[in-house]
Amino acid sequence: MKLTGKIIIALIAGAIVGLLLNIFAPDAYNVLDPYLFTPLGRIFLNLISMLVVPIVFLSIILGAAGLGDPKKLGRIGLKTVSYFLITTTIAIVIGLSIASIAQPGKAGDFDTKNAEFTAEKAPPVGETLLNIIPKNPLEAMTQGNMLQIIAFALFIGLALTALGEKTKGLLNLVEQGNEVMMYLVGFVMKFAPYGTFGLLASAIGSQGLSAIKAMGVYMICVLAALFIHGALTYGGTILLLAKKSPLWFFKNFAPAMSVAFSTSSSNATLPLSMEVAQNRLNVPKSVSSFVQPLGATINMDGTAIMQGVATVFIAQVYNVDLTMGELTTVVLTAVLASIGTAGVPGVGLIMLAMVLSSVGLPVEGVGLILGIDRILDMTRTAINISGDAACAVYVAETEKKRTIKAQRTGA
Ligand code: DAS
Repeated sequence: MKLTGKIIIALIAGAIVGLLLNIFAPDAYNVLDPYLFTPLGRIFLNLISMLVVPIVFLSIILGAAGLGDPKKLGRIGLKTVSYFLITTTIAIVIGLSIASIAQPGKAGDFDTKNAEFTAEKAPPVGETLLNIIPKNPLEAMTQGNMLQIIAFALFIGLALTALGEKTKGLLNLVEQGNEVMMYLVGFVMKFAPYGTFGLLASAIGSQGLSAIKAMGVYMICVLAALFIHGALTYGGTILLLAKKSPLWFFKNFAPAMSVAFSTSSSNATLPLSMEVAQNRLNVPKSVSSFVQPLGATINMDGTAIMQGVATVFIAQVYNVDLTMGELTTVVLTAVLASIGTAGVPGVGLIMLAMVLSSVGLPVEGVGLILGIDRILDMTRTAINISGDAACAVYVAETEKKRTIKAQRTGA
């Protein structure tokens, strides 16, 4: 059976085992989780997280060197960032619209008195953009500062292009290093079914259905918005911009989406999502290794959707009517907030606190959605990485057309 099938069966089995233990044998869950479910999930998460920094660093060097001239890198960079900003804006507007229609904050009485949430501070966007150039590249790597690692790798890639034959040996070394990393991705993915089983059993076993019942309307709003965005925005990208079938895209990208779902981490899924994009979606390594690491860091449409729905939900619970100006502020803050934060579990809540503060809503309102967030984080992370891959397919197809046209005209 294919890996995708095994991972999806493991996901479902983990969810069922977790739910049954939560309902019928919570004591057994409390014994099993620390010795079985959590270790299985943690081993898998650590194995794939171990590969992220070397893969991003080596593949971006190759990507930048592979693109050849800085002009092409600039053109691809502009297409990529423009796509990210436009789709994130669409995402949060979908979230705001669905929540405004469905009114999740009016769907029950929510305990605002005991709601509490202390937000970690996310770095301001201006500081993040200023700090993209690393003072100490090795420190950036040890800290996993993805934007700084990407910037340093781009410089090295462009230098290798400029130096050409003089550094051919180093370029070969980088290519071999990347081959090793991609081999290790395949090796680690053999453990994926066990890891995803453990992650789901642990998450569902601790959550149970209680959170889902209390926050049913809110959950349905987020899931509906995620589905609409995935189908229309990404499906539309693949169909209209890349001239391919959306079903072809989602079917081939399913393995990466299922790992993103189980790990709730765009960063940890990055090695696999790049390997899948290159080997199944025909995205050249030079495009995939630039677009997807950048996207895992600054492009989080699924998270923007949660922020849109959560902001309206919390405004409704606290009986605050948001003006159009405030809703526009929410859109801008959510788009900018995603730039400064990495794709790791739960980062969406840190960004949500920034969005709520921008329109004067109580940050402790985040406490109302904490219970359901672990499960929704899984779904929005799968959408986050799908947006990165859809962008990579769009950029790859438009670059391919440009090359063919140039060859025809002899430019
Ligand atoms: N889990 C984050 C990610 O990895 C998304 C989020 O927290 O909203 O993309």
